[in-house]
Amino acid sequence: MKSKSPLMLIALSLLCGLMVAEAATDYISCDDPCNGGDVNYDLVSTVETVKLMNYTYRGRFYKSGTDDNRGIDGFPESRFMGPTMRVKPGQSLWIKLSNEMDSSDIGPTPPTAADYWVRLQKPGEAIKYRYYQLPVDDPSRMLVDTPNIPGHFDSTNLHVHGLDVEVHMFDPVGTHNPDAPHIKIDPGECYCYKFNVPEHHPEGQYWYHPHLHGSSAVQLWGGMFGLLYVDGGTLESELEGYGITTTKDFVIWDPAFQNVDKDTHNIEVDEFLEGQTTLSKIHPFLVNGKMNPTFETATGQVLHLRVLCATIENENTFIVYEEGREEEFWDDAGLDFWVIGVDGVMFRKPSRKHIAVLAGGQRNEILLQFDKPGNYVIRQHGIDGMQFFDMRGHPHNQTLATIRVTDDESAPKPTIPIDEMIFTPGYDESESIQAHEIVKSENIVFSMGADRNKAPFPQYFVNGKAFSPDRLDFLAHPGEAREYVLINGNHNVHPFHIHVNRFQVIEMGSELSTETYPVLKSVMNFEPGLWRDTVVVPPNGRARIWVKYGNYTGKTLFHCHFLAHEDTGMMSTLFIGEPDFTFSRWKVANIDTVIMMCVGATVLVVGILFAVLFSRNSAPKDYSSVSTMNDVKAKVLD
Ligand SMILES: [Cu+2]
Repeated sequence: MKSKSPLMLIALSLLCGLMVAEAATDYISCDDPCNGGDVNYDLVSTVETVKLMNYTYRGRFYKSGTDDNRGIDGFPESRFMGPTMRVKPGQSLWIKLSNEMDSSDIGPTPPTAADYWVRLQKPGEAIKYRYYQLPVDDPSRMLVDTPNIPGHFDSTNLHVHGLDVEVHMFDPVGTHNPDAPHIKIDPGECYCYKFNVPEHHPEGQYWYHPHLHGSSAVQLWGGMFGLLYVDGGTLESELEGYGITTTKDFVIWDPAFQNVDKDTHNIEVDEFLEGQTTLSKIHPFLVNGKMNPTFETATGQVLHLRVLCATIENENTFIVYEEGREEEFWDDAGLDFWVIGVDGVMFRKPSRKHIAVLAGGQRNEILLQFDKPGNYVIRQHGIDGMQFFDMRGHPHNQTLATIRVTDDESAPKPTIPIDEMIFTPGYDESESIQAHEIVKSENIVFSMGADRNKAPFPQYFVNGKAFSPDRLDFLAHPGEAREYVLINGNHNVHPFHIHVNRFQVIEMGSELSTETYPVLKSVMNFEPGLWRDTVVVPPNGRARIWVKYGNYTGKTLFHCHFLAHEDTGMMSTLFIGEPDFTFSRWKVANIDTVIMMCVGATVLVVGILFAVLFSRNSAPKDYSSVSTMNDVKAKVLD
């Protein structure tokens, strides 16, 4: 993927003292094929009109070459998602992304600094947060953080969420250039993504979506995402072996609409960060593109739901109630279900629950079984006080879907009780990260700012800094394991997602009372050592995670998966391995190798920077005396 001529270009820019270097890219002519993989997909981003609920909706979508593979299992009329991709471990996956978007007729218009100032003039109208009620200063004093102002809504790129493959946010895929720019595919342009899925990749549910800083929230709100299964057949055959033959996708999405025309039923995608909390607009949870769709099963039969939470700025619960009891507390009335895997990694043993909480990016593989015929509902319920948008009381508690259970005796029944089933496609216990492998513990602090003289407003930070594409924030090396303490000082949640590298959750906690916020109990209820790629950092709380960096190196990212937060700054660069070019090392912070690599005046600058950053890191604990996950958990809690 790299060639010599761009390297020469970079050498030239080095000589000229330029800080931005060009690199080899995978941009292609849109006439060229991109089909050299074992599995190949054509993905086209476009603006089109579709039917959604009873509405005619014009938004940004992926389309594919044929209509046949649009939509998702059981809901072919819900054409809001791109094609469902399937790849086997060990295969190469090539995706040609063609950008045909032209949204000139639908907006939204990228906000300007002046827009933020205008909104601040009417805090009671447009700004719902109670601490933004002060009068506003002169707009000429507004400081503009340009990289974190949302924009270029018709440009795009692609993230395969959760896959352990080449880093692919910066150009080209797999780049080790610390100055590499974002892959940015403008209208009329095409890019050929080439991924290699490892032989030992966990089999499960993943997904893909755009991830261009500044336009990712608008594009997901519009409808640009799709499912991606890593499927070697093991899970399917194990489920079949247990007599479980009905599997359905269950995709939760929280589109933001405006301008509902009562006659034509026309709706448009909401303007980004512009009145998005106004109750007159539609802000529902849809499942598979529908309001409260119905799934069918029979008494005794097991229904396997593959749940993706593709929400942009909300978390939601998954609670199963008998119809009519859905307003009751889940601890009393919620029915049992089984989680058999999360974030693409199957559990060995099913975990029985009566509530699950999902935030944007997370997946749950769920088994449902009912004793009695009748109607049951799956419910988003009880995140009051912690939901990002609940300053105006919504999204409301809502029924996500209905399950109609018939008395069909011919329906297949499981061969053994669900509690006794074993699934093998996940990780073996022996693959868990060991305490002695941790080389360093670092803090990652999510915070928000309400500086009324700054655009964007509000501000979103990681470790006190908004995202900068020109800075490397964290560094790690392949083969080493690191501990990150994710700290959330806000009253709402921030779901943390790290690209390419999944992690194990070691500890969670919050200063909030689980009596006041009972849903927190389930947010923080996790199996020690749980593998995830996205974790909810509890409000006023923390999550401690362990990551072991593997084969895939280069410049990548981690961020809050509430994409509106990410677009406005809550993201950091992460460099795995050695940057290609020493001239950029002055930008690298937070690493031990910096001092050795820098000379002259750079040594002084970096030395000061390092000293400041190092002093913020908590000392790693001594884990040498522990062996099991429970020991570890006790240790981190003490
Ligand atoms: Cu966030």
